[in-house]
Amino acid sequence: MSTQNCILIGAPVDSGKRRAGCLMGPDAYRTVGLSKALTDLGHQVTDLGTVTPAAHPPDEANSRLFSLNQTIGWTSALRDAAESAMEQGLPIFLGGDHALSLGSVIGVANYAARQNRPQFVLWLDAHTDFHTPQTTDSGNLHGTPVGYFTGREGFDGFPAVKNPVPEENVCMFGLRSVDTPERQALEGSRIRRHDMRDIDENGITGPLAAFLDHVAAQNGMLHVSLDVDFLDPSVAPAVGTTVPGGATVREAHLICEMLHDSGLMTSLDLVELNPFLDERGRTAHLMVDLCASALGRRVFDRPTRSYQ
Ligand code: B3U
Ligand code: MN
Ligand code: MN
Repeated sequence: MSTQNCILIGAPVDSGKRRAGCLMGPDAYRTVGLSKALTDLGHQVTDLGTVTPAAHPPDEANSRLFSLNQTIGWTSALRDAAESAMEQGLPIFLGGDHALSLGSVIGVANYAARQNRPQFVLWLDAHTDFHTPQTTDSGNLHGTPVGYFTGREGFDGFPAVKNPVPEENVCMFGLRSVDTPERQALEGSRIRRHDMRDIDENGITGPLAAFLDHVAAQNGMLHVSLDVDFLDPSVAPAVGTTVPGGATVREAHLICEMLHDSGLMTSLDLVELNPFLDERGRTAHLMVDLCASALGRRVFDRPTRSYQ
């Protein structure tokens, strides 16, 4: 991947679940030196500062869906921020909880549609986040972005999804906590899904390379959404929804290095970091190191596989 103009977008979304703290994420990434990590790799970095949600009516306390109106406000603001940042370079959304991807993904997909290119999404997460506001038991809307951007019904009050991402263009890795309604809906869908057993049995490289070949063959744009809980909590404790048995540091770096080699990634979310739960910044540091791997940091040069 050649030199990029990396566009940092602070997205301190904290409305997607009840436990507060993800709003500190953008500051944590800036504090541990994300910008410098990227400029050291030769990239240009433009920090657009922090997005604020569009005006929205106040949320009722104790409603079934937590902070629905605020999340809708974030969705339209981040959609617009994403669509315009794509004109300038490679947007990196500094979350913020995973509800931010309701906006970031539909924004980049609108841009891809304008370019007449298909949008693909790589979802790195313990969870599938395939609920709709109707099926979620927790009422936490960070569990819904994949349902939203693939065009599922039931998102009343949210901006219309003009360019839904086709299910077959979505690939998930790291799954190990899937609710029954999500499982049922996924089993009837064309989403590519790799749970932890699949990673244990088949490794990362084969299944990921197959997906990247598919993206390349279609001249697609690739959005990567990295949830902290994709990683094992022993190496990434700063997240509200830890699930044991996650990806190792090495597996996560390998994915990011392959993404870099492919040259296919066009936008990135870093989500669910809750700095309040971190241990001396280690999770924030790891997320920045992964981001650096995805943008070209490596130990040695090597001949790279070409994708197509
Ligand atoms: N599926 C559960 C748990 C969950 C989803 N995403 C996260 N947690 N981070 C839910 O609440 O929808
Ligand atoms: Mn998630
Ligand atoms: Mn998750």
